[in-house]
Amino acid sequence: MRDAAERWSRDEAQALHDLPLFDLLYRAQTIHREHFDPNEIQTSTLLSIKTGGCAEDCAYCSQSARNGSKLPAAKLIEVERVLAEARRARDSGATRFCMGAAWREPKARDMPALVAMVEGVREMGMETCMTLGMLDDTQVAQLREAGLDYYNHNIDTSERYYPEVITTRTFADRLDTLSRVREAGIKVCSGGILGMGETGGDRIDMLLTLANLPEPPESVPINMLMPQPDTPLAAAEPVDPIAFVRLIALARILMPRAYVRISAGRTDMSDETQALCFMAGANSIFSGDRLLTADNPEESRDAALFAKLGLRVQAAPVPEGRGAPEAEASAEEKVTPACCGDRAPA
Ligand code: SAM
Ligand code: DTB
Ligand code: SF4
Repeated sequence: MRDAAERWSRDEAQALHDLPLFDLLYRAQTIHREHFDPNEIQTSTLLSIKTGGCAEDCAYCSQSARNGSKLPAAKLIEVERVLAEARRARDSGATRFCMGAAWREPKARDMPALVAMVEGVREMGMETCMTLGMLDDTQVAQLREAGLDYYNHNIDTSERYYPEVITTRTFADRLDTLSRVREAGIKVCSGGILGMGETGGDRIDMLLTLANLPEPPESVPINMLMPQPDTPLAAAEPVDPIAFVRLIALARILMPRAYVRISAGRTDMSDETQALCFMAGANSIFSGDRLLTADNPEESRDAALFAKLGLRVQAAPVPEGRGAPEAEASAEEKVTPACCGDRAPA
């Protein structure tokens, strides 16, 4: 048994990564079964609460104003609209609602609306997640006070490759926000993207940075680059599916207790690739046919895949300090979600 305070070395991680595939999958699946029900999947739904016009220059992103992207810049959407979307997501089975904004960082004047969004979504009995860019101590404290469960802030790639992808902020800035979030007691969601021209070593180093944090993230999204028109990475080469599966398995072994999410890029993944990812220890996805600006598989495709594999969608935990989900929903609104609960394999 490995001591939680021990750091993983590059040699150890590389050796695991390079195992024959079935040995690697066996190791990852064994560890997965020690910490999770292998037939259960956590799902989150994403909503873009502020789209486009971002000041950062992330080379992969359709929302950067510096990428020559044609996506128009919108304002932060109203709280009521966010809550209506959240209610819809809850009624179709979502247990975690993630709100994403195309910002370098939020402004002080945005905080009251963000706080109201977190409070409103929690009242519906869902977990909350936000991804808003960099945060200062005051903002972290306000979100914590509102009851925010998770903060998503990806390191995206290795420290070495980071400046090839983003120049308007540093890898250290990213770690700085992650440590503020952790110190405040908000759960950390942090991962990255494969397919931006990085080496295999960069991918392993990215996971090592996360696994060797003083406390590893509770949630690790692994995105497959979705090349966006007009961005510098529009013509990036696709990632080999088996290389993707190896990274998922390595994430599971290095971070045994984390939810490992197959995030962006599932529209281009076969059922077989996704099944291998779940076998390698992935146990979370985004559900709903939209991510932030890009497509995600239709819910019916995911439901069919889960049924084929005999996977169940995890039920929502009751948020700390709250009773039952909001009482105000009408009887008609409280439909049993089609994709939740026990489902026998087809
Ligand atoms: N602006 C905030 C930030 O950068 O932290 C939050 C939103 S940002 C879109 C969230 C994450 O989405 C990025 O860190 C990146 O990992 C992922 N992402 C963005 N565009 C992507 C793409 N085209 N393909 C795959 N992942 C992408
Ligand atoms: C994460 O790692 N992936 C999500 C979420 N965190 C915010 C975002 C994926 C974005 C994909 C491209 C788009 O929708 O614009
Ligand atoms: Fe802005 Fe986030 Fe896109 Fe970077 S990834 S350009 S910070 S929205």
